[in-house]
Amino acid sequence: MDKKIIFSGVQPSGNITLGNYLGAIKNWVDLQKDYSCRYAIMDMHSITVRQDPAQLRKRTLDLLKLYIACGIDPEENLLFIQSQAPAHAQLAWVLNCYTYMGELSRMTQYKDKCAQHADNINAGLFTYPVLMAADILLYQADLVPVGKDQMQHIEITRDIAGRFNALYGDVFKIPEGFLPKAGAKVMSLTEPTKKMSKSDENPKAYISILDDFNVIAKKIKSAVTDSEGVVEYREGDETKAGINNLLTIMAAVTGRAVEDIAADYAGKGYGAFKADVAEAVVEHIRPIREKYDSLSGNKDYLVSIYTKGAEKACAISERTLQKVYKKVGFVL
Ligand code: AQP
Repeated sequence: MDKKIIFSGVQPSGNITLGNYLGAIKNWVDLQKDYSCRYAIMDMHSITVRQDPAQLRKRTLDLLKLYIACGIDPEENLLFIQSQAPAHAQLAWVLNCYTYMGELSRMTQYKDKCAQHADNINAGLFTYPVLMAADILLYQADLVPVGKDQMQHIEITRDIAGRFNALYGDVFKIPEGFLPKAGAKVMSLTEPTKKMSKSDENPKAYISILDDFNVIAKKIKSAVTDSEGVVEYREGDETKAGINNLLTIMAAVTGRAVEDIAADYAGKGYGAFKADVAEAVVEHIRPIREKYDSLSGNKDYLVSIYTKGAEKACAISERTLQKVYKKVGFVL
C-alpha cells in the first residue's frame, strides 16, 4: 500500500531554535519511517520580513545541513528549496483568489508580525497563509507536523482546500495538522509567556541549535523563572510559565513525563534543575552538531541533494498545478 504523505518546512529566517526543532523537525524524523515525506526550506516565506541576501543564501544551505544532521534521510525523503519549485508561487496566486481578506486578517501570526515590523507591513505578510496552503496542497499531503503557532494556518489551508473542492470536485486532499506531545510550543527563555522565535532580537530568549554548548547552558541557567523555588508543572499558571517551559523542554529531550521529572526535584532549588535541563539539552544536541559539522565541508553533496530535490518537487507540484489550472479554465 502507498504510504501517506507528509509536508512541512521551516523558514531560513534565522538559525533554527530548540522550538523549531522540538515543535517540528524532531517529529519529522520520528515520522519519516511511516510516511512519504516532503520537507522544504521555506525561503519564499522568509522574505515577508527583510533579509540580508547573502545571509539568506547561507542560512538556506545551513538549514538543509541541519535537516540532514537532525536525522532526516535525504535518500528516503524529498528535501528541497521552496523557491526552486515555481508551482508554489503559481498556486498561491490562484488560491489568493479563493481566500477572503476577513479570514486572513484574523491570523495571529499576521497580527504579531505587524506589531514587530510596523515599518514593513507588506502584502506578503498578509498572504503568507495562502502561500503556506499552496505549499501543502501541491503535494496532496495527509499530515503536516508543525508547532502550535502554525495550527491556525493549517486550519485556513483546510478551509481554502474545502472551498476549492466544493466548487471544482476533489482536487486537493484535506490535510491534518500534527502536534508533538511535548514541545508543541516552546517559550522564550527571557519572557516565558511569549513563544521562542529564531528572529527574536534578544539572543538570550532562544536556544539556537548552532549555539556553543556553553552558551546554551548559560542561557538555560539564566532563564526567567519565579521566586517560589518549587519545580512543579502548573498548566495555565503564568507565574510558573518559566518552570513549565523548562519542564516541557526536559520532557521533550528525554522522553519522560513532566510530573516524573518534577518529582526528582522535590525539595531541591532551581539551580540543580536548570543545570540538569542544560545538560540534557546539550547532550541531545551534541550528535546533531557532530553530524552538522561533518557535512560542512561537503558543498557538492548538498548541491546534489537540493538539485535532485528541486527536480522531483517540480514534477510532483506541477501535476497538481495543472489540475488546478484546468479546473479554473486556463488554456493548457
Ligand atoms: N517556539 C516554538 N515551539 C514549537 N514549535 C515552534 N515552531 C516555531 N517556533 C516554535 C515551529 O517550527 C516550524 C518552523 O517555523 P517557521 O520557521 O516556519 O516559522 P515560525 O513558526 O514563525 O518560527 P519562528 O522561529 O518564530 O520564526 P520567525 O522568528 O522567523 O517568525 C513550524 O512548524 C512552527 O510551528
